[in-house]
Amino acid sequence: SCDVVTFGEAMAMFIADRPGELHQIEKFTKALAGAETNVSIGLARLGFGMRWISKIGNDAFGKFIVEALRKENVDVDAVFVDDRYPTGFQMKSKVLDGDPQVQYFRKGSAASTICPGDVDMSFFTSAKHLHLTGIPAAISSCARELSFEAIKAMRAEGRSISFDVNLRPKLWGSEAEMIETVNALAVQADWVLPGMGEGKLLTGYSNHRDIAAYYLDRGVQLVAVKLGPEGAYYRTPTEEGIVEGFKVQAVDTVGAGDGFAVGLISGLLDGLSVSEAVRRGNAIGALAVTAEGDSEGLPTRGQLSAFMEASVII
Ligand code: KDG
Repeated sequence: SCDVVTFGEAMAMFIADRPGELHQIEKFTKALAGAETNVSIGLARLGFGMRWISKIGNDAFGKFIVEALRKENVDVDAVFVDDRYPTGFQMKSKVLDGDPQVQYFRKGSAASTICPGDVDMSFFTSAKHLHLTGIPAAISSCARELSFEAIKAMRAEGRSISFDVNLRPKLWGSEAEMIETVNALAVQADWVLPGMGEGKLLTGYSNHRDIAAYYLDRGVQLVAVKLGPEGAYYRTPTEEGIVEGFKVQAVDTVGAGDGFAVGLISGLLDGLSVSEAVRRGNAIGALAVTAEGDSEGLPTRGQLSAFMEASVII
């Protein structure tokens, strides 16, 4: 059965084997990238029934993506193969600290051609929960329409919706359009997960309490503002608090936000309190940055509880 459904673009990713400018690197390690596939893998490792909806090209990258997801028990029945367009990919630099440099090769990708008419909406509504990010809305007008349609269909069925804003300024025509569209999606979700910088840009407010209030005033039930290594701030109509982050040695910061989403969503679906779910979000976000790829650090239930128990301060 399908607990959580998501849709978006996955890419092959080539991670540089050593620090330096991307064009000077000779050797790369191939991995899987895509915010929604990262979340799918994370939730599937925790035992949730996951479905990822997308389009791939009829090529080696597309086959790689589907095989990787099958191995993780993610349902790929609604992944459509398009003969006309390629699967996108990206290159990622290696850095000793800070955020790596990412170069996309995804314009005109098969995933960007996904339209509402391509997907039987029951692929969405047969799930209990929808997880959406701001990325599909950035890649094409068709994928943007599908984002709105998916929300509409899930809301009509009374399903819960989480939304990770995942701002990708490089993919948007203008910043104003990005802010307007991402906010239009966010206010229709139940749980909204901005990073601190993203929240500032989207709301115009400079502190986490005001950022959260902006979305709560517009009907959102829970806002979790990610504060990086500091942890996260959460606010609902009745409670708020800051949950401290877990201390780890960061290898690659990409994927932290997706790990946080995995922890928060799984925690809330498991019936944890909001602060416990945020704590789990912090734990999986921390585990995600200990690995070079986006999803390699995502834990099973056993690995998660071992990590969280080892990190309890006595
Ligand atoms: O959240 C991690 C993503 O940034 C990465 O996997 C690539 O989905 C991606 C994107 O569109 O930037």
